[in-house]
Amino acid sequence: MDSSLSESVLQLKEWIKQSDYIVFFGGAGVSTESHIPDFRSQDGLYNQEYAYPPETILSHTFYRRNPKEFFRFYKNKMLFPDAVPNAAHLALARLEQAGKLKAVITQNIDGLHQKAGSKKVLELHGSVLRNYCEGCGRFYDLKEMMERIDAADDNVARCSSCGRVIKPDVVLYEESLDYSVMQEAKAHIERADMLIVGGTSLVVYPAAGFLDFYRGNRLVLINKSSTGRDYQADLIINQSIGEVLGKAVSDL
Ligand code: CNA
Ligand code: ZN
Repeated sequence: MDSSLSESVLQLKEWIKQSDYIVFFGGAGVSTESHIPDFRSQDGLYNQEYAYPPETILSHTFYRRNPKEFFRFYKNKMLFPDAVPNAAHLALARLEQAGKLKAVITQNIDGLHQKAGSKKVLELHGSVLRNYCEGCGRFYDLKEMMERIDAADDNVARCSSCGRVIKPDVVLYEESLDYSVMQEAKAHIERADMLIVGGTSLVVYPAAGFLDFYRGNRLVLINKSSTGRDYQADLIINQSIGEVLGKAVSDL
């Protein structure tokens, strides 16, 4: 570990010790170490060859007009049924268990925080683990959803009861976020005595604006690259989030 990293981790550890209402706010970078690509890293989805950028394909308009392409992309690039939590997810679950961390607020839709054992997880953008038929409302879990996609000639998941399309419970671009989830996330951040933000480029709104609700002076930003909100941070660590959080909670 280089000396600047060890100094940052020491600072992080010290603040964790002093805090008892820690809130974590994260994004796709939290799951790259679980081999789920993010959008904006070098090997993220934006830098791969597609006819459209992910934001276009994952928009409400595109889902309606071109369900075939939507589901092809969705199945190949958004569903990772075998992914397992990494050191970052596990460290956050441990911080919660220790009574230090009160909520994980995530833009991710992969369910890995819950898999790691976190109890209070606010999913701003929904989850691929939940899917509902647009006709009869029937629920499908991830495995069943994948079976429905595979059963179709055109990749479009259709309900086995009524034949209508099954919509993933994820917030598509152009759709609004769940109001009660947003209110709860805001309330936690307002109460927080420490806010750890990690693995997010902080460009997707309204999620990125949540940082503005924080009123304390321990805002830690852990991200491999710089973000548009670096100026707000009290501590910036440009390193792997799994490594940093893993070390920060190692002797908790
Ligand atoms: P993003 O815009 O792709 O940014 C990710 C950020 O994380 C980048 O700035 C990276 O530099 C950084 N990063 C990547 N790996 C690491 C790492 N190991 N340690 C530290 N930093 C790292 O992702 P955002 O979440 O900001 O964008 C918002 C979208 C992407 C949300 O709506 C998500 O739902 C959506 N998304 C989610 C997933 C998922 O659920 N796992 C995957 C891909 C995209
Ligand atoms: Zn149905």
